[in-house]
Amino acid sequence: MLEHRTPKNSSDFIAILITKFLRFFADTFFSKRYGHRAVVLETVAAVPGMVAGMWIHLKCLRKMEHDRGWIKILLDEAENERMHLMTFIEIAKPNWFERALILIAQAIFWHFYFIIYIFFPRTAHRIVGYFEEEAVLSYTSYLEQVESNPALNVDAPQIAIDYWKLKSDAKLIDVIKVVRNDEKGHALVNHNLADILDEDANKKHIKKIELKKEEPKFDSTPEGSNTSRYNQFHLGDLIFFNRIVMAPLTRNRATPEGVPTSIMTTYYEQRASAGLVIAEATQISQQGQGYYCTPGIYSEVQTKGWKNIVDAVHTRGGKICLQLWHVGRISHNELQPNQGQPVAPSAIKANAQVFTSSGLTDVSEPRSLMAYEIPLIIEEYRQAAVNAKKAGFDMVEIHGANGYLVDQFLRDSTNVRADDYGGSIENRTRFLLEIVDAVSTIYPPKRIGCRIGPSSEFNDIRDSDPQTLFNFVAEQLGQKGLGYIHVIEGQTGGDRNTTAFDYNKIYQSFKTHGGVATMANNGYDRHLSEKTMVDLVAFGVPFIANPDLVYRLEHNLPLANADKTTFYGGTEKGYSDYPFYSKE
Ligand code: 8OZ
Repeated sequence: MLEHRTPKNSSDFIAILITKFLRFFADTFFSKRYGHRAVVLETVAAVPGMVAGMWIHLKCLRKMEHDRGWIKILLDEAENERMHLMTFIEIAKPNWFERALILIAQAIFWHFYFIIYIFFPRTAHRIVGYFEEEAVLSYTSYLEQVESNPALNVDAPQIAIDYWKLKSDAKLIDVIKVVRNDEKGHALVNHNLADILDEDANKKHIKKIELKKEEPKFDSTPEGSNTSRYNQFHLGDLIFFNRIVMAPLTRNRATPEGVPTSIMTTYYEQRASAGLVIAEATQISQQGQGYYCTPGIYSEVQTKGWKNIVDAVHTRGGKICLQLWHVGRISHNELQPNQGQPVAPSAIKANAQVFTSSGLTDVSEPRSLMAYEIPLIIEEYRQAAVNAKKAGFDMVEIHGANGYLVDQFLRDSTNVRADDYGGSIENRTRFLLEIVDAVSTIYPPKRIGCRIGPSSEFNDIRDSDPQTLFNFVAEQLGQKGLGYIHVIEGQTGGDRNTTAFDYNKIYQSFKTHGGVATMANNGYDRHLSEKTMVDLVAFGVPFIANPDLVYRLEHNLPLANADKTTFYGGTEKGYSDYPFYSKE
């Protein structure tokens, strides 16, 4: 159940009081006429959003070069509000008298909001944020009404079908769901705007009405970043709500054919308030699969399944990235095409286990890749990126960690090849860089990330000189202009302090050579994540039982513990049924 964001100071209290009053006003004077509370609330609630968008647009025109990001958000918001309004007028079909009443109400609120905005811009954003949360509550009860009374569930109007790209036979219930989710995203945007104005006021840098857009700081040191974990982050033209990322988590809820399922849509949608959601590792081919029921991105049905997930996250205003995965030797014959052998740079078997249809099993004996097969795999990465783009992913991440194929090429315990892909550090890095080049023909480099685990020995992997190797990898990825480098610090899923390794060297190397952002992962908690200077912190396991992890961290609320028995495989239990925070 959504709750209002906790007021932080007296002006927030005033904002929430005004919101409650407006809600009361809307309920008392309008909703009884229509019987659909949400419809009326929406017609009234749309106004501040529209006005906010137009007004701020005018204010920002003079500062285009600083405020471009916000202008786009606010214009999108205003257009969105307009479409909410049009849709609900289509549904409610007010008569002329009622239309006149709505116009008068709009005129009152227009002036009311306008005046508040001039003198108290952050309060104005807060009001809109609260109002949108209020709308979510209203839609929730409206949904219940519609669900319990099928007669109310009329066909969706064409305008809603066109605007929200609904199915042509969509019903009212589909419209309410999509608008409710949209409102959640809008509430976040407005609260974030208020937060930014708050911050500016604290710093006393900027006078009341001026909006500050934070320029991305791509400076050459890892220091000088992380203004606040809970503020928005600009990665190129992508705007994240905050600097907390949902790390990729293997949960084995796809079909045995690697098709994403509807519970996955619910699960990811619930977690869309992360600055960036990195969806779980996803095989680029059947040969790249190492575990039962992990998703793929090489067939049309898989791509369609992912599109549902991407659309759901986008509806909530979130951003989503797909992790491209080839497991190499970490697989079992059962999962391979024609039950063949898994492939690897060199035929060295790992001391590791995978899940097959009959449970945990030792990996199978791998064979070494023939030279001619390597470009074919690189082409599969490129095709996977084409499919990811079709599904609408904002970014892709190349999985170069945890002992899978890319890592197997990088490290000398698993790569003893004598050709151009083995031997020197340059040669061992070649496979990764060729993948980056191939994927860069589909996504701009800023929309590509790479995950590495330089000191992790997960899946039985090591290197004789990991610091030199990964400094070089980071430098090369920086030179390619990648969006981010995602570093697992310490042992995957284990102790973050086991090995002496200088991660700052990696971050520095990446940024000084042209890389955009740094991302750290493994064992971070609230305190550590607020202290570190990396741009983005990825949380894995804490996101399992806390779909609203960002909200809980920001408000210092207790975190729920995840049930380990439901980590890998199963149903919605222990997957999409973890509740959002509630006081009780
Ligand atoms: C846990 C179980 C299976 C796979 C990784 C994709 O280590 C994984 C994974 C994690 O990156």
